[in-house]
Amino acid sequence: MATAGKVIKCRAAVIWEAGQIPSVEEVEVAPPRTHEIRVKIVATGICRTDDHVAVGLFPGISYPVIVGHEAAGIVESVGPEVTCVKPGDKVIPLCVPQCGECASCLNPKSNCCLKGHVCQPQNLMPDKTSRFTCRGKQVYHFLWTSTFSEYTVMPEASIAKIDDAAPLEKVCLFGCGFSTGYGAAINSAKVEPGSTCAIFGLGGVGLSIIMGCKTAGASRIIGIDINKDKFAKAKELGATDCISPNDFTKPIEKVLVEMTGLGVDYSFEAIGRIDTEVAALASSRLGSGTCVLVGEPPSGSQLTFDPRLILTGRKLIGSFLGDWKLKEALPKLVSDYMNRCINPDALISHTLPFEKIAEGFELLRAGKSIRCVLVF
Ligand code: PAD
Ligand code: ZN
Ligand code: ZN
Repeated sequence: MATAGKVIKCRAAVIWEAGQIPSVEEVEVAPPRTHEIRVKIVATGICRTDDHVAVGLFPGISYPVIVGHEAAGIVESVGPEVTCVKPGDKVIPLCVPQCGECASCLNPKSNCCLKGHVCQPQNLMPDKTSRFTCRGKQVYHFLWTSTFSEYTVMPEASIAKIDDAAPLEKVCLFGCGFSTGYGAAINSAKVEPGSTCAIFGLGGVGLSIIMGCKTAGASRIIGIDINKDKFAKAKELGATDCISPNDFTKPIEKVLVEMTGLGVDYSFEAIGRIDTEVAALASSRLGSGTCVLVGEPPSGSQLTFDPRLILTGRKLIGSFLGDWKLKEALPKLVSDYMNRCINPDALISHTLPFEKIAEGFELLRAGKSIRCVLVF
């Protein structure tokens, strides 16, 4: 392309410091270096994790930063030695890389690539420099995705090539929210047919867990949220019951145990709060229940609970990006979408032009959106 090898000036949303909503600016995006790829982002969803950075609750972040990690786009140019994609390919950025070489990538049971943000900050590219500048200042990367920019640069390990026919303004949700929730049910919990499930938090992630539980054949799926506006969509996607903790004087875990006898077979926390994590654990079935933590709690949080909850046979597990090895899993998930086996389209409550990103954040904070997709 005519832009290959050159600095591109384009729109991006910069968070200048913690506590600020992203503001749309003109940024310069440097060309990709060795093993890097520059992508034209076509559509990007807003996930709560982006808001955690805006608020200042996400660990290990440097500001100013360009966030965004749930997107789809088209390769604009590639740096030296890139083999997995070529200009023009449709791609999804991976907020958890799959380098294919580290101990986690070589372990079939783990998707926590050691090059990912949980092991080392990804505020700069692997060579410890940034490809973004704005108003003469270096701007930091986020998760090596930074998709709230019309053009972004990522390492080869952080990109998956997808079907050329995939609609990018829809499949962007596979980059985080849908894959996280659906995988938490299918891969992490391994929900069984006929089982009972409880999902705490009915945002994009929680609703995707519901879809996973339904696909797995769960017979009872109970959605829990303090915002009752979320109930209609949860029922449309497979919840059999929806309840609000605010409607009961007793703790919600007691309500769930009474509803199910001994507790649910699988409980999921998709909010990111310590109190609901403990409630989810206590609602799982005595002797055999599994509680899956999915929500991202504020940095520095500590979880405390009565160990007898575990000693009496409950299992507490975590799920990171749905336990998918994303580089190999995403192309298959997108194929399943193209073959109409899975369909997260119903999660898209709003589609806005990129300039309206602040409105997208306000909708999320007001509990009015499920997934707001921004299009360039
Ligand atoms: P969201 O904000 O759209 O949804 C959260 C839902 O929880 C909302 O519907 C709220 O009304 C509801 N809620 C809030 N407080 C309570 C409460 N006390 N009791 C019951 N319900 C409540 O977020 P999301 O769906 O985009 O993300 C959910 C979490 O998952 C969030 O913490 C995000 O950072 C995390 C996440 N984790 C991973 C991972 O790999 N584990 C990936 C992506 C997102
Ligand atoms: Zn996310
Ligand atoms: Zn790796």
